[in-house]
Amino acid sequence: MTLNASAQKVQNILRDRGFPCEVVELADSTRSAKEAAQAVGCELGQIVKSLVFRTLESSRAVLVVASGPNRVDEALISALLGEGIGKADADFVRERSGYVIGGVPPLGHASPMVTFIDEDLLQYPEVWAAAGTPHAVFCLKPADLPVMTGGQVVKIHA
Ligand code: 5CA
Repeated sequence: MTLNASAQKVQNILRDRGFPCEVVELADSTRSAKEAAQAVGCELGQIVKSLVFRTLESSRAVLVVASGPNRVDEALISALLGEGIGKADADFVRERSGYVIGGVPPLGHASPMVTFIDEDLLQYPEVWAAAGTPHAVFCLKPADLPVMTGGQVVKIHA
């Protein structure tokens, strides 16, 4: 099966970095965590959301890799960064990550992003993340997320 160019790019990065993950393109939308869970047939908590924030002073891109139902407590992340953050807009997400909203993968971005990983993801044997488009996902072991992203496992909500 031929993958969409962005999905193929993610598949190539996974392969080149030695992760045995297969990118799957689905007819159904995987744009939101809820849609992705329905399309894959897993628990919402097993969906890896890749949420991009922007630091208010230095305009750094910050990636929070969060479990499906969780809301990021911006104050907790700001405290870790020593700087306030806000939600990034769609243009900033696209420019810094190289992908459209709903398809942002946890790795392989246009520019490096400071990354935090939701500790709640680690309770699952496997989880599913976006793979470059709002119709593409891949399955991974959450224990691979720190290596994949260079991120730190933290508590992201109260
Ligand atoms: N493919 C699924 C999971 S596999 C996915 O990418 N989910 S997500 O949660 O990481 O991406 C959707 C997120 O993008 C939403 O939770 C929301 O935080 C963000 N988002 C949606 N619309 C906008 C927008 N207009 N501007 C900025 N962020 C947005």
